[in-house]
Amino acid sequence: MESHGTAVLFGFLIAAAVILLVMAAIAKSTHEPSIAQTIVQPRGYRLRRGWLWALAAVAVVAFAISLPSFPYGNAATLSGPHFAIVAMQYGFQTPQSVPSHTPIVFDVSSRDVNHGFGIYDPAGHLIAQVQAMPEYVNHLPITFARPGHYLVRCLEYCGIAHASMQGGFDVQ
Ligand SMILES: [Cu+2]
Repeated sequence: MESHGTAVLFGFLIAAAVILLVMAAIAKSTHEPSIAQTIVQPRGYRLRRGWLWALAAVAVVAFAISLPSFPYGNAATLSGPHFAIVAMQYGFQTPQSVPSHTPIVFDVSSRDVNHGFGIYDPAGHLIAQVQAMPEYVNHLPITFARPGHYLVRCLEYCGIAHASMQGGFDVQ
């Protein structure tokens, strides 16, 4: 406890000293005679233009690099076996089991109000979710890499027993 407090104090003192030094350097630099606006302005505009093009270049490169990982193109294919999921107050109608290592599609709907269909892997991590809506079918394409029991939890407040609303299925 004591050493932690001392570390915070020293960290603060060092940060304060650095800020003071920077302030002193700025104060000293402004002591020089001021430069005319007509000289400063073109230099400032040049700097600003360079900064803009540099940022634009970074944005274009980042976009080009990250575009292949865009996830939605793959999600558009709804091939493979379809499994119906029906959410209701307060539970889920799910298949007993679904295959692993195979692209499948969950056709998710609701019998009454809006629910959330959240899938948790055997380790307890949320791996996919989609809304379950009455009179509408949401398609959730997914490929399970790990066999085991997967929990399903409602992720949208749907009534008094929402917190205990869950289901599940086996991935074989
Ligand atoms: Cu709910």
